[in-house]
Amino acid sequence: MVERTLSIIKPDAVARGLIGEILKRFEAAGLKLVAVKLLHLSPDQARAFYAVHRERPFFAGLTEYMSSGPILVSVLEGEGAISRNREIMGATDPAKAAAGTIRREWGKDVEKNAVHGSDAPETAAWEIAFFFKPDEIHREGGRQEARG
Ligand code: IDP
Ligand code: MG
Repeated sequence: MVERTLSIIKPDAVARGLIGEILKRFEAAGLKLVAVKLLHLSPDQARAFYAVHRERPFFAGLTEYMSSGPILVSVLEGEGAISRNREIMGATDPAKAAAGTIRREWGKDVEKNAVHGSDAPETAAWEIAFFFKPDEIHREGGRQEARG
């Protein structure tokens, strides 16, 4: 099934100039970029995005980190995009991520792990809507109605 998923290139990876390398991995995996934004989240925005983790011990550190610099947020589209993206990202902890995955290659530690990817259809829909209006996302044949 063709799906959409939300991807974030996190501040540590943007700061190290890895946007191009990481986007290349998505495209090589057959995931199409259908929306892209460079943003610098406020602490409140980061806390809202990660609200599901608010009880976790890493919440304060995570939201401080995610608001520490610019991030690249994108919507990826393709067959099985949600799990495909999770596969090429690798495990949360870069030390445990499989060889050849984005996190294994560029993640610094379990917090600064280079990328975010939605984990299920419901979270993907919620996360995409958090950052993008429907008319900011490209669809086939959508040129006329998407602009204006
Ligand atoms: P995921 O990004 O692989 O889906 P989640 O468990 O959803 O992993 O955690 C969200 C984010 O919180 C992680 O990507 C990472 O940045 C951070 N995080 C997760 N576990 C830890 C931890 O044990 N220590 C510090 N940060 C963590
Ligand atoms: Mg997650």
